[in-house]
Amino acid sequence: VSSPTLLQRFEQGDIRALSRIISHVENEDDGYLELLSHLYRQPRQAVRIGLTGPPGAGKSTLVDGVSRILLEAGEDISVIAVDPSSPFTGGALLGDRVRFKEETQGGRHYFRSLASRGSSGGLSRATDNIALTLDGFGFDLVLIETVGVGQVELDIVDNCDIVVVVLVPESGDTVQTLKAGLTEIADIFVVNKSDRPGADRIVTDLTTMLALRRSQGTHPSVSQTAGETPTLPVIATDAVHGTNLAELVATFNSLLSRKKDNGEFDARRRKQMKRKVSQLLQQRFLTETLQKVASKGDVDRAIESILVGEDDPYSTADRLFEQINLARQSC
Ligand SMILES: Nc1nc2c(ncn2[C@@H]2O[C@H](COP(=O)(O)OP(=O)(O)OP(=O)(O)O)[C@@H](O)[C@H]2O)c(=O)[nH]1
Ligand SMILES: [Mg+2]
Repeated sequence: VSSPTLLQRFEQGDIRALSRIISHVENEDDGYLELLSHLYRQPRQAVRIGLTGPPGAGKSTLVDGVSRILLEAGEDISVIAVDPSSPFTGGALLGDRVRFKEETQGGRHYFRSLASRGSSGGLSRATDNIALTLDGFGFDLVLIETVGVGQVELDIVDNCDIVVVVLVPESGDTVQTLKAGLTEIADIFVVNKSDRPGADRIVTDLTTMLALRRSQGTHPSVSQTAGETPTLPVIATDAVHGTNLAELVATFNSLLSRKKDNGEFDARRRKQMKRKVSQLLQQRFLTETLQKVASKGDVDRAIESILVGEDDPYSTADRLFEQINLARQSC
């Protein structure tokens, strides 16, 4: 995987090498970890913006429109379209999953789609690692589109610097949005399809709700900032006709510079990295230590004892933990 020629070609800006490396990283082929350690040691500059929202809200159309504006400004834009609900990669052929365009005047554009494989953790990890690869290749921006249907996409957007929640007039009940946990993760709300009836209503509802939450100090990104309390931007767009897309891009930029100035940008990345390292530690601990030390039938026996009322899960966990500790100390 980490043959010097492939990596060299990648570093020289060869798009085909990029695609191959992304595939290795996505499939976690032999040697992908060496690739990742190499990439982590390179200078990084790409900003990650995640877009999530209900199916058909216009996320892809928005991503296209926003990309076009930034490409014209000369930026190199990459897009990862993640579909946690689809078991197959959109189109069986790799060709359908990758698009690349070099603007004659302007930046480069790279698109990659990614569909569910195995665990939800796997999809989120693959997205993170692919974003790292695109960053290492030199893209200025990684736009990550994912359908807002559950925990998986929350994990995915957790790896972003800015999260855009896309709603449509049909989303109607904003309380549902609250329940879905989307307001907790949003940095920007977009009400797309604002050409349709009901758009004004949802903009007003959202703004009211956000103001209320702000006054109660319940929004995480608000309670973190002492002093001035910024409101979350709510932007009404029509992605098909490009209405307000320039405003959306301007909002990205102002939010980014504010977050970089007040330290939120670094704080978020630090938190994400801390979570990543703890997750890796947890995985190692569970898969290796637990299997090696406590799987000699002890766990199964303990579970049987709990089921017949002779033990309980808390004492079992305590005991197994002690057992593992002892075994580690004697190593
Ligand atoms: N009227 C109107 N239609 C829009 C707008 N934005 C997108 N659409 C249409 O809505 C449909 C879905 O758009 P997509 O961009 O594919 O939506 P999506 O959120 O990416 O969809 P999934 O990825 O399948 O969840 C398409 O037919 C778009 O042309 C808009 O602002 N107004
Ligand atoms: Mg889409």
